[in-house]
Amino acid sequence: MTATRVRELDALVIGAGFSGLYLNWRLRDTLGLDVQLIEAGDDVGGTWYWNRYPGARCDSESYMYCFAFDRDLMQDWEWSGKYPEQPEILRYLNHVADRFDLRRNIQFETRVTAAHFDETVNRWTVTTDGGDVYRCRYLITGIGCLSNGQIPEFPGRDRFQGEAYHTGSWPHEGVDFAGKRVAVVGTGSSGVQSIPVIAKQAEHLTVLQRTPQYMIPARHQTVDKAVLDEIKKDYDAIFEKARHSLGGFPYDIVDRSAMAFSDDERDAIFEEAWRAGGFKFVFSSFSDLRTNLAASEMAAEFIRNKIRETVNDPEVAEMLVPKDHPFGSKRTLIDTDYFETYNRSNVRLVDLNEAPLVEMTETGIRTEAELIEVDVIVYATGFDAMTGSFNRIDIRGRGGERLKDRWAAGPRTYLGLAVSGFPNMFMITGPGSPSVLTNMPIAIEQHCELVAETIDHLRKQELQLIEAERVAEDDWVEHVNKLAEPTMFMRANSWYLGANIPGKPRVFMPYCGGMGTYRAHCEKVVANGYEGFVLS
Ligand code: N01
Repeated sequence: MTATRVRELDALVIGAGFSGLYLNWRLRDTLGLDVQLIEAGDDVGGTWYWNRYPGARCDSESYMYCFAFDRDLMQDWEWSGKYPEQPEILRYLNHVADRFDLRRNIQFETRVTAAHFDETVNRWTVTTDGGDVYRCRYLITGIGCLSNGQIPEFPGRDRFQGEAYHTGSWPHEGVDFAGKRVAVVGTGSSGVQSIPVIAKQAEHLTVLQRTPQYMIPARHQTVDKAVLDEIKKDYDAIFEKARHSLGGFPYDIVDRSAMAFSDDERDAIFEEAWRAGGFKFVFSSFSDLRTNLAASEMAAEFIRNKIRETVNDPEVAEMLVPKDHPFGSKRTLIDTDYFETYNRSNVRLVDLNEAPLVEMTETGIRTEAELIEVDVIVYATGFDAMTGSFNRIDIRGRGGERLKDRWAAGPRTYLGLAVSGFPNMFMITGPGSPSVLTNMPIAIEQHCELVAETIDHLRKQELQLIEAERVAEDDWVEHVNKLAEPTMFMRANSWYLGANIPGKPRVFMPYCGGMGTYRAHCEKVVANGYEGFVLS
């Protein structure tokens, strides 16, 4: 037997999506660390490598869905669509990897299986499914918030003889729907983006819906080069505004309650935001849609009427109208022709509340009312969000304590960045940080910069360890929960709360105080000598 070779490193980064790529550049090229990235896919891209389903596109506008660390990169890259499509984002990330020579220290097609902190040497020992062993000072996760795709345990799932796909691990060669009967299970972002595209390709499409959703039209269009050029002239200021905003967007934030206007005035404001499309409806119409149930209900009613106006068949329209949760309690969906799709003759909507899904058979899906025979099932059933990707790695801190055990009752972090008892481990956009409630690249860059700055500080001070204090962590968890308590977020079954995974503790996982507030808090922590951390 040959002994396993252990490679010594300064830092090991898990994942080569937005987070991993930027960290690689920061740590390797600006701090000069010996860094290794480990990536499960066979190329860079992270979420945009895996989610290749038809219609996959980002809900953030393209000019803001990118890195801001390099001015030339920002000026050179030309986005073609208002909302970037998955192939374009993947091209962009490949371009970044090539431009900054980021691939040479990425090991692809490899999963990290375990990471154990060794207190005797103050280093992490990391092992992979390929049998490699690394020892590093810093362990940094860039594993994404929505990377662990979930297909519910439907009885008989494996009996189905047709094709079956999850949106989050779509075949690279694509799927040919022509002439086929297709079922899509799930109407979250992934379902809502793919349904209109699949409907145009398939012979027949059945959508199985459990919860109707509120949606805002994207108003997708090709980017006007002149408009993009104007934006680029002001790029620094635009990004600076986004960094200090609520959701990581440079939109003008309004400070007005939906309650302070007459019905006509309010509808006019909603209408204007509706016409603009996308997240502006949430961030630039009224400021209390997520905090005041009555205001949220006004937005809900506005959208319900839009659905009724769009869908020709009143019975189908009523099935699509959300009534059981407030607007703003689940992720707001941005759609392109979603409701219009139900006016097509080859599309049928099945309400799983009327006739629950019973099982999968060899030929299709059985509900309590019927057997729906199909050739293809698309599972748009979501992810074990925020903690799922951590739980599939055997992460152990001081005394061999497992992160999974520590988080058994819900994730506990300090700033969504660190965990007490797990020294020198940083999580990019971990639970307890703004992450999924923001335009992700803004949140990712802030975390990567904070991690790099921290490591630089430790090195300059000749310190070996940084570790969150338990009391700071407890206070942070309490703060995160307190912020969420009065919001609409607590009033629905969503993946934010882990409600989509049977048995998962019901805890609101992201920080909902806003990107700017969070950033200011982190700056204060650093200015106060890394308050809440022990440095040694
Ligand atoms: O997953 P989801 P997703 N029986 O969890 C249904 C990001 N994202 O992949 O609502 C029947 O939202 C479930 O029903 P219900 C974005 O942050 C971004 O669509 O639980 N149905 C729901 O309809 C997003 O929020 C982008 O009742 C079942 C659906 O499956 C997040 O990823 C694009 C079921 C799951 O919806 C996740 O989105 C795509 C069951 N047993 C994703 N279990 C963009 O930026 C679940 N469902 C564009």
